Amino acid sequence: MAEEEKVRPYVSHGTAMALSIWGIVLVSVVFFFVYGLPDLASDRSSQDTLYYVILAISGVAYIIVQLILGTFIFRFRHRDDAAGSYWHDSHRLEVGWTLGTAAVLVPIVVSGLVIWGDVKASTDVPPDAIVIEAVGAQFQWDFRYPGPDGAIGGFQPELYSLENPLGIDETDPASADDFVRTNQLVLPVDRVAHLRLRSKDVQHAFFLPNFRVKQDLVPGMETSVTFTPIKTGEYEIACAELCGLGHYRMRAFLTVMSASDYDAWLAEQAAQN
Ligand SMILES: [Cu+2]
Repeated sequence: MAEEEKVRPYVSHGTAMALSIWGIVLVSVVFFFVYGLPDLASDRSSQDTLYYVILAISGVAYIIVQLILGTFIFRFRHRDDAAGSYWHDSHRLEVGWTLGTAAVLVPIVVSGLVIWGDVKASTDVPPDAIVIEAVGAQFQWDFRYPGPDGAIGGFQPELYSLENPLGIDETDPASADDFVRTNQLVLPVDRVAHLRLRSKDVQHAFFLPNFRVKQDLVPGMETSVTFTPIKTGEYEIACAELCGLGHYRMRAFLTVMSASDYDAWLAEQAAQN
C-alpha cells in the first residue's frame, strides 16, 4: 500500500510535464501572432524581412523541438518495469547536426552583415538630406534645426548654462538662424533624414520603433542615424537606455509631414525666431 502511494506521483509528473510544455508552446505561438512589430514607417523594410525569416526558422524549430520533448517525456514517463538504455558517440550524427546548423546560420549571419552595413553606411549622406542635431539630457530631447542657411552651428560643453542649455556657440555665424524644439521632431516624408546625436550627461538611446531606428547617445562623442520616413503621421520617440529616475518620461514625438506642409512649418518656425 505504502509502495503504491510513492509511485503514483511520479507517473502523473511525466504527464503533467508533457502537458505543460505543449501548453507553453501553444500560448507562445498565439502571443507571437497577437504582438507583431509596430507599423513600418521608414525605408528599413529589409530589417523586417530578415526578422521574419529568422522568426519563421527559429519558430518552426522551437515548435518541433518542444513537441518532441513533450512526447518523449510522456512516452518514457516512469514505469516500474522500465529500464533505460544508453549509447554515445555517433560521428555521423555530430557532423550532420553541425553542418545542418551551419547551413541555416551562415546565410542569416551574412544577410545580417549586409543589412547592418546598409544601416551604418551613414558616411554616404546625400547632399539634400535633412540634417538635425538631437541632444539627449536627463530627461528630455532637444532638436536643433539648421534654419534657412542649412547649416547647424557649433557647440562647446564649456558654454552649458541655464540660459544656453545646449552650449550653442553664438559666435559661429551658422548658429544665428538655428532653432531648437523640445520633444518635438518634424521631418518631411520621402526625404533622407540624418540625425546627429549627442548627450549632455549620461548614455541615452534614440529609439523610433516604427522606423526600426535605435542608436545610443554617448557623452563626449557624436553618433548618428540616417533613415527615410515613408509615411506621414505622428510617431513616438523613446529613450531606450535606462538613464536615471526620470527615464520613463524621456518621451518625444516625431511628426512626418508632406513636403509642402514641412516647408510651411519651417517658414513658420523661421518667422518665430
Ligand atoms: Cu534617456
